[in-house]
Amino acid sequence: MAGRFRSPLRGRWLTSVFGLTLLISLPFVIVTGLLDYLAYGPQFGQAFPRDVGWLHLPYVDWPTRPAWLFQLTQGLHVGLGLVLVPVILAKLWSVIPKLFEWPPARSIAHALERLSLLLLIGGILFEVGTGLLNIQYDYLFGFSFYTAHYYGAWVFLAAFAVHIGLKFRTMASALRTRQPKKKPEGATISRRGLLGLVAGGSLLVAAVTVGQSVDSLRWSAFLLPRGRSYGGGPTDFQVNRTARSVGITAESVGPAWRLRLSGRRQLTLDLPTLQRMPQHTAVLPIACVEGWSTTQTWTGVRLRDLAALTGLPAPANAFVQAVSKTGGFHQATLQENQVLDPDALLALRVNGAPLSLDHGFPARIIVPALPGVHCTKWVASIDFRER
Ligand SMILES: Nc1nc2c(c(=O)[nH]1)N[C@H]1C(S)=C(S)[C@@H](COP(=O)(O)O)O[C@H]1N2
Ligand SMILES: [Mo]
Repeated sequence: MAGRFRSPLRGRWLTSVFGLTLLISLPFVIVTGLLDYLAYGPQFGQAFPRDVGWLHLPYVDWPTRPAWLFQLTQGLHVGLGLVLVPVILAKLWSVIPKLFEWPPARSIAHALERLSLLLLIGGILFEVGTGLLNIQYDYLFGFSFYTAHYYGAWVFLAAFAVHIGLKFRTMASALRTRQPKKKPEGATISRRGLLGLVAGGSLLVAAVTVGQSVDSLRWSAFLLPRGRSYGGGPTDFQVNRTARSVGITAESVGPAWRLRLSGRRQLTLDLPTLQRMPQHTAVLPIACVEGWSTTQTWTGVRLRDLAALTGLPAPANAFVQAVSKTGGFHQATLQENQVLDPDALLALRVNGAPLSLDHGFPARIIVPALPGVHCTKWVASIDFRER
């Protein structure tokens, strides 16, 4: 079987070039992925998976500054993950004959090494595969995607560390050997040509992906799964969940809509009352773990002003719930710093216009550096909690 793979381009040098590329870049994908998990607020039991036992990361308050922090970490995680797909495939292609090595194990050490390769290759293909499916299809897996992706990441991380330990010296010495510029005997392309091809593939993916995070390039985001246009006018930007898909009707958020607040005391406000309160405007991104983000100009009431109304000017946290309980993302807990930030808003308007029904009319949460999933739309209540 191994004899079937005849490309003379394969060899330690080529594998090592791909290996070095991944050695430098994959840590960014891994670290930003773990940071995104932290941003979800695992201390409130609202990260997925909810309970990871001893695999949990230290609980830290996710900062609100810089406001684009989550946009950066999720953009890098998904964007770099996509861009590296051609490199990962090329690296696997370059070592594929080894998969069919015979006998399968020469010694215990060799058997262990091959087992680690199984976890390494299985791990990376699983992570990239589940990641791709999650961003292309609307919650195909429900919540189990995140569980699988999280545990899969640790399996991959462990195998990656073992692999680096086993292969680093081989890679370093292979990279020091000079390669002839000419293509090898019997090859249809030179090694450099192949590297160019893979780099070109990555650049192409990058070119059709940047528009997912850069508003002015949105037209070029050909991989964006949920469309590029949402009507027109000031509210023409990405919508992840439409009002209809979670059973929100114009009546359910019409004149009868009220905002219920609780803290030291409880109160109920209608929309005109909220509109008469001091309004604050902030330019803030919404960034979704599914790999897109958009920056818009939001106007509304500061969350800290609402907290003060309930007699709790510095709450320990705040629990936000939406009008409709359908869909996975109808509630969120915000940390103290996410309530107190001067740009943390219960937004009533965007880009000068009232929120559209799909963007969360009459009121939605917008907080600097908050994951998009916690920017709850169609807010019905906010409970400010004491320590
Ligand atoms: N009530 C409610 N709010 C929600 C959601 C939801 O499903 N229900 N989806 C969240 C997610 S996952 C994201 S990324 C943002 C997207 O905001 P947009 O649809 O206005 O772009 O809204 C968040 N707010
Ligand atoms: Mo999201």
